[in-house]
Amino acid sequence: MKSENAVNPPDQINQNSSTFRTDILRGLNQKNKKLPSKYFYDKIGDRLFQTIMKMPEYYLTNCELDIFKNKTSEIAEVIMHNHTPFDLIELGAGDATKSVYLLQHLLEKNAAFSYLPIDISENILSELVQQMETKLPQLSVVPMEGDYFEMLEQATKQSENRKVVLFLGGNIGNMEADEALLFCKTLHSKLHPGDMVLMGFDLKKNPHTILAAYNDSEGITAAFNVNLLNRINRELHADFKIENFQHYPVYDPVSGACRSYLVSICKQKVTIDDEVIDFEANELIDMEISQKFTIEQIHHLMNRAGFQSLKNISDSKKWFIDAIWMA
Ligand code: AVJ
Repeated sequence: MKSENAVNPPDQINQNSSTFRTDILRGLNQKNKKLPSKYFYDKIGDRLFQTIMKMPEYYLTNCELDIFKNKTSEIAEVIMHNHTPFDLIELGAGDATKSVYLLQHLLEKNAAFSYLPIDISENILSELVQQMETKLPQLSVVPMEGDYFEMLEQATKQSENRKVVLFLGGNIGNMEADEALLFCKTLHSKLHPGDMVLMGFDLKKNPHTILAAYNDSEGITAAFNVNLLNRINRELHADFKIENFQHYPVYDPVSGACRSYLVSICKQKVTIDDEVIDFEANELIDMEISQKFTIEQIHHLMNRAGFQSLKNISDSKKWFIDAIWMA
């Protein structure tokens, strides 16, 4: 992942080929077929996602960038809390495109902090460290490669400083409601009273705007979904015929769930290694959820996980918020 922070969902512990195989087969052997969207991000998927972020329809990245560029001092005021030293931890830092604005501002304000980017990609982290050495040479960077929660625990053991955790990009939206609650509860359990979390949420808005972001005219989002079938073909010796599957995104403005499906256009068999998967004509594979929230839903989620609201910071269009919470 080159230019998004936090595209690694939380449960990517030791993502090796045998857990990949197990997860894929489990998903396709269910009555309602489902594939985990966390597997979208191989090399090709990373590149497709970068292209998505540059599409005119995909507003999320620009909204959060607007917040980090133009509301930087508001964020800094809350997280600098009494000017006590802190560790700024970013889950899925990527290349820190957005957070770099905050980091720079914090340095200008002489905040006492270290930056701890967590990512599962060693490659990304070493590029990030190099980039920070030139961009922000005064910044103290402690890269941490691995699973979010394991690294968070390690960070807690390494220093007594209070923690401020960034989880950007609206990645929480890729979790079903129960998974999101579990994620926030687990996050809370790894923190101490007074620690903070800043999390990005995509808000409910005009349903046409939302659906367009996942249904671009050039078919990049379609390619992004279908790439997982290609990945399964490549890595698990499968024979998905890509032309037999169609991208079908839907947005339900009542629940706020935007879901992407792949539709099997005919009755067909797919072989994965030595297993055969049967598809009926028009059978669906549930590929991804991108949940949209109201402020009330966000508060409900975070309160149930044990957090207290400090501040909501939104972009100029009020389409996206970065919510700051205290443990
Ligand atoms: C990276 C999870 C924020 O759900 O909007 C973009 C991923 N999927 N287009 C999102 C995605 C299809 C994206 N997140």
